[in-house]
Amino acid sequence: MIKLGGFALSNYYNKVKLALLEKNIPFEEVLAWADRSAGLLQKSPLGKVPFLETEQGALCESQVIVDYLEQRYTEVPLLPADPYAAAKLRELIAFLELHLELVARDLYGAAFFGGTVSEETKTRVQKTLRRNVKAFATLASFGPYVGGSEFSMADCAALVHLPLVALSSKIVLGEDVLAGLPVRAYLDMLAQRPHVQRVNADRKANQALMAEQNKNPL
Ligand SMILES: N[C@@H](CCC(=O)N[C@@H](CS)C(=O)NCC(=O)O)C(=O)O
Repeated sequence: MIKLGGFALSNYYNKVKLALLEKNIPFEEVLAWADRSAGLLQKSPLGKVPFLETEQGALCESQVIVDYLEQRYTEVPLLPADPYAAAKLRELIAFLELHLELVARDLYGAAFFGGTVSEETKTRVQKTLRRNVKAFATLASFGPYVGGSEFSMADCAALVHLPLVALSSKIVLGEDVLAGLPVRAYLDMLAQRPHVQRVNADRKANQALMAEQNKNPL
């Protein structure tokens, strides 16, 4: 059986987990902290989670993993068959991850884990996020799903990344950079899905475990 490695506080782990659940793919979760252990580096050379263990070997990078799952398990598709429509949703994922999440990530230490961030970093991140959110807003439809009328792979990404971007910018910059978008209503709508409820409940349980074991999530 396919194994998903990582921990449930990780947004990238939860993106893949939601895709697995929504596609009804049987899988096992293997708890792995981002501890740079030899075992982890063997499966994920940068020591990042998630990773997937398949019958043929390991895979890392969440988008590579969901693309693999999409191609291998076709019964419940998370992308439309039309190549352009599918590419538009992947474009949205690229914006969410490269231009929002990765930029906001520089704030997480200060926002969530008691770290600090320089004024220089704050200014840079704020400027970049303002520009990138504007661009993202032209692509995202929230109609009602992030990329249109159907639930898709892009929602697996938006569900996990948008709250972190909103919260970290609010806490560290004093400005929720996503305030102009209907993110709250969108997340509430997604939270009605049983698989989203499971992902969220598991995340909370993992957060408690992480605090207890004093693990570093970044
Ligand atoms: N581009 C990667 C990002 C994964 C990532 O940043 N994972 C975080 C946890 S949310 C991690 O493992 N951080 C530990 C590290 O960077 O050493 C993906 O899509 O899988």
